[in-house]
Amino acid sequence: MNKLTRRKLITGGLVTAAGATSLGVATRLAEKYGLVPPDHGGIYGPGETLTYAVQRLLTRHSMAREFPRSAISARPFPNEIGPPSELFKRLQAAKFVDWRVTVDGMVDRPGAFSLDQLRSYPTHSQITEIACEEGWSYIAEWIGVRLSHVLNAVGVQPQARYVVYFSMEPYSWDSIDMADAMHPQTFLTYGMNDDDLPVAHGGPLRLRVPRQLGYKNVKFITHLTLTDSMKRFGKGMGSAAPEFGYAWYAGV
Ligand SMILES: Nc1nc2c(c(=O)[nH]1)N[C@H]1C(S)=C(S)[C@@H](COP(=O)(O)O)O[C@H]1N2
Ligand SMILES: [Mo]
Repeated sequence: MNKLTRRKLITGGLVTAAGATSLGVATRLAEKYGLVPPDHGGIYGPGETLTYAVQRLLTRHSMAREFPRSAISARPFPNEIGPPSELFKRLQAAKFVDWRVTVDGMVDRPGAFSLDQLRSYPTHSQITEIACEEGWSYIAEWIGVRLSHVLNAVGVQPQARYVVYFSMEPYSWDSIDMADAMHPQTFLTYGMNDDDLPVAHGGPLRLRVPRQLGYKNVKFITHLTLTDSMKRFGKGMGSAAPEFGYAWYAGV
């Protein structure tokens, strides 16, 4: 059976199972095919599993919509962020030359990258929309290096299933699966609209994952780690979001 037919069958099976009988059947199917998200426990669990599993099968290779330059928002809306720490201010005063993003976990060559190193890699840009779960959104040009490029540089071990990413802001962290991590539109972003990425939008470095909602796009990235399980992180649900009732997988 070719891949597409198989995917159609599984997706069809999941949808039929969810519609006709119970979410339990869909969940068991999803488990069988390794499509269970880390926040599958609790009362919303079966629903989250179904959403993630169906999205993954349908959209693993799909692209977030890209816009023409004329669609770039004149005034991108920065949401409220806490005041950057003293450490952040010191780094900012020195134009972020000492900013590092460390990459470790299930990789062959753990390391630390400066912004200059990231800029020396192939630069990509995309004009995409970022949408907050609270209803507002804006379109911007995002400039950076593909996360896949950095991951290939450190050598991802085959057992890795998630990239967990951390902000300099305490308690701000999240994770994505390898399909989103290796996706060509997932960037470590250092530029916006032909300029450096403003601090208000997460500068000097932000993870841009345009196929998911705003809250997955963590600002001030300092650390990435690769893992085969989210159990050891926070409450084991993949990010802080599910602890507050938001989905770990926030596909748009
Ligand atoms: N470190 C950090 N990253 C963050 C947030 C935050 O508070 N701290 N807010 C998130 C949320 S909820 C949204 S909607 C977007 C908002 O991005 P913007 O400020 O560029 O509009 O950033 C996300 N990334
Ligand atoms: Mo948000």
